[in-house]
Amino acid sequence: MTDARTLNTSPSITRLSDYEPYPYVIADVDLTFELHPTETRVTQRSQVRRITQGVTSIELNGKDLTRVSITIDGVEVSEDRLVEIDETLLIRQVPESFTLEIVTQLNPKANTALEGLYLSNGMFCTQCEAEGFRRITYYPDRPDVMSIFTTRIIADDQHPVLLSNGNPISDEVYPDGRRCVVWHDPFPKPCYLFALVGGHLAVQQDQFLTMSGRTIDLRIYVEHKDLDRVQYALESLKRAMAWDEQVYGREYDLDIFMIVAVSHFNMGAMENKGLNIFNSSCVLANPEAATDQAFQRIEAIVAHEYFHNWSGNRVTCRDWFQLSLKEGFTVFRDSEFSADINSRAVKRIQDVNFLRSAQFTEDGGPTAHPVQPSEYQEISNFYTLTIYEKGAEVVRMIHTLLGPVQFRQGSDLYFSRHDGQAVTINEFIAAMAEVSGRDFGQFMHWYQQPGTPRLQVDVEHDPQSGRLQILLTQKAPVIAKDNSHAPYVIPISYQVIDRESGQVLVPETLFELTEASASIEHQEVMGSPVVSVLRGLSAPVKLEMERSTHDLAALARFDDDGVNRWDAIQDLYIQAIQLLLADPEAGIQPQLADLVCGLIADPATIADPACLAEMLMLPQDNILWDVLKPADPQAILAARQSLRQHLADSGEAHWEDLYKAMKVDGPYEPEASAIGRRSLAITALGYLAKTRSVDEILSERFDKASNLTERFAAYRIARSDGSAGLSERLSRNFLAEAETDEVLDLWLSTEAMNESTATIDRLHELLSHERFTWTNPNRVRAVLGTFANRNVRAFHTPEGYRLLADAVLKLDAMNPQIASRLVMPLCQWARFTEQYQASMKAELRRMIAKDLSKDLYEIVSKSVD
Ligand code: B3K
Ligand code: ZN
Repeated sequence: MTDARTLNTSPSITRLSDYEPYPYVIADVDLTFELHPTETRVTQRSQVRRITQGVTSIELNGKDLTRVSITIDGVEVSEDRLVEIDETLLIRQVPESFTLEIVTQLNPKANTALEGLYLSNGMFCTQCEAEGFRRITYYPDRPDVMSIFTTRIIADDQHPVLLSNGNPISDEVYPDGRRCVVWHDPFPKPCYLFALVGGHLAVQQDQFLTMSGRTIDLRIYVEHKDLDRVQYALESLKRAMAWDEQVYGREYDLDIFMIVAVSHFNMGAMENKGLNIFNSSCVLANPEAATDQAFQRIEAIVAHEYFHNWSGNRVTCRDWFQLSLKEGFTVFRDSEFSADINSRAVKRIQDVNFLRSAQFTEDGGPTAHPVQPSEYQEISNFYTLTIYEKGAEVVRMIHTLLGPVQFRQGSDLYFSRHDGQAVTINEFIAAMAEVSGRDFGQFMHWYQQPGTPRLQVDVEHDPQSGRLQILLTQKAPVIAKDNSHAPYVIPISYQVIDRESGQVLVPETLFELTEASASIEHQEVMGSPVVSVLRGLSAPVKLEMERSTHDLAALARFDDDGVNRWDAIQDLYIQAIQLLLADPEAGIQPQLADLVCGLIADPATIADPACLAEMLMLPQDNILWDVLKPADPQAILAARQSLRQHLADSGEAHWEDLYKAMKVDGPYEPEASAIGRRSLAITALGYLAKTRSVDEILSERFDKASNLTERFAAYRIARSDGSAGLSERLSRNFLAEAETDEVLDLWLSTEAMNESTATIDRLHELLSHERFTWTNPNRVRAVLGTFANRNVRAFHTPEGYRLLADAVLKLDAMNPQIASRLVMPLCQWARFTEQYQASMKAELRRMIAKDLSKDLYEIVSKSVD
């Protein structure tokens, strides 16, 4: 195994302000791959033409390549015309127009960074975004160089399936028995969208008839053992294709669309033109081997990658500072797709919860950056929640401000005007500005300023006159260092209801806050008004509003906006935890238990099981740590457990009935209403298990359930609240029956998370388990990612921090991208009390003293003070 690190001495910084267009056009690229596990040979022939006067050298990128030969118009380029520094190769004195031929040799087997060409379980595959193509051949590895690719793949009979982008144009067997397949992609593309696969694969095929009447050949390629788990992804793909036609008027362009599932992959999936490559966990599902959550994730990711065909591929990014142009827009598109296909309210609650717990954390920490960053050291570190999730919220705000009709006109204009181009966020905004006549100057602060802005809301009501005043004040993000932070355009959706009856006193209204503060007035508002503000989280801001228990309870009971209903009860939970921390003896206000009992016994609330299940989940640690800064994670964990026990005891009379009422009859279907019922049943069973032994129910569900969702829930609940005997039995059996990697990962993550059994010793056992392997990112995430992010008890200790730091250092030598993601929990030290801070910082300092990859160095150096 080679060391995948590029040792970091003086990190170079790439800046948006330094952007210059590439001085050459590369119209056509022909690639020939002679596949071999350790000695793959790549021959590139490119047609190059100069477009900037006065330039005589050409700059290409390359990384970890063995250079075999470089010729220009058939003549070998002498060494004295070549300068190679870091990842740049300069060829001097090139003619105005020429054929460049470069031969390189690669070792896919030694490539544990999983970037460029590598082997996954013996299958050749590629990952080029953002800068992986430079590990294949010397080429301008930047998204604004767009070319037409023709790819020839030559391999022995061990790799009968040979795929690349575009359409297959020839397939022949050489006299020596090797096969040669040629693919041609007629759409010009940047090299980050290049892909190649070679392996012994099974395929499932289908068709899609487009809105203009073309038939598209759909194929999903997997390892043979997985062929019985592709149907759902195929159906999701067809749903996504139809939705993009209906909602955005976008039709697929090539004659064939392929997905390949690979087991070793650094992230979820990749939108390579016509040949999406997926982490197998984001494709493979059947009722016995995937949970409801996995089905929903697969549907969303298949759609996301498909939607990139327009938002990303046909119209791509000029440079990587524009990453959110494709990612923010595409996340917005996939979340609307999931909302339309499943439950809009639940999807929005889940997205808001994720944004607040994870993206707000990033936005307030050492790696905070704007949606359009201005500089980076390692671009792989910028595939962040801010680029994706906050980027999607910014697009959502444009949708809210323009309304669906103008938004669609804007997206049509953007796609038609820039088809085949590499553009910036400004072009997207210009199209939206043009169709709406709006000035987006101030709105651009959402792209340019880091941090989460705060919105203070004060309400005054005069019961005599009925005058209601809502005072809105926007405040700079906490991380804003000086006064340069300019005010945002904040779309604020609000409604006023009566506290006692829930009756709507002021119907839903959209207010645009553009100044530092503003006041809204309504007259003749009688009764007891309660303001439901930022409905559906109409802007990604933190709300600062004094709300009484009484008001919050009214919103939790009556608000017709799912997000705000959920948010109100979450706020009540936070207040209860805050009180418990201040005085553990004080107990919990009886109103909260009354409210919860009211909700779980109310037929109207139970009618939306999925929303009720969301309302019964307590706030995540990240949210509590932010509110309760500086946080003591162990004390907060204890307080949260007391609250959970209290709610369980208070609702004792209802949990079993609720559990039974949510029974789903008939065969397993991963569709929204059944998923909602299962989710509420499992939540109720979890609470019930805190009040009495439910070993019998758990045992029966584990053995008899027709689907993994219920079996897995039985195992999980048994592990935390079952008898020791049952907990051990279900853990053993779950593992014994875990035939697929995806089920194994559920077991590993549950074992790594379980607060009663997942001690540091147990973690070491998992890391040396026979089915654990350091080179597979899914295994690493299941054990170490879950441990660091979900197991407060064991992780937030000096030994826990040390375990993670050691693992990160070990991984950095193999796969820097995974190492720099995994280290994140340690970088959040500033939110915790002194004692925790000291141990976390000690680990970061220990790490920075070592030779780290560029990826890990950037993150750790930003995090140590
Ligand atoms: N565009 C890819 C992500 C690539 C990450 C590279 N480190 C998947 C996606 O967002 O659709
Ligand atoms: Zn994407």
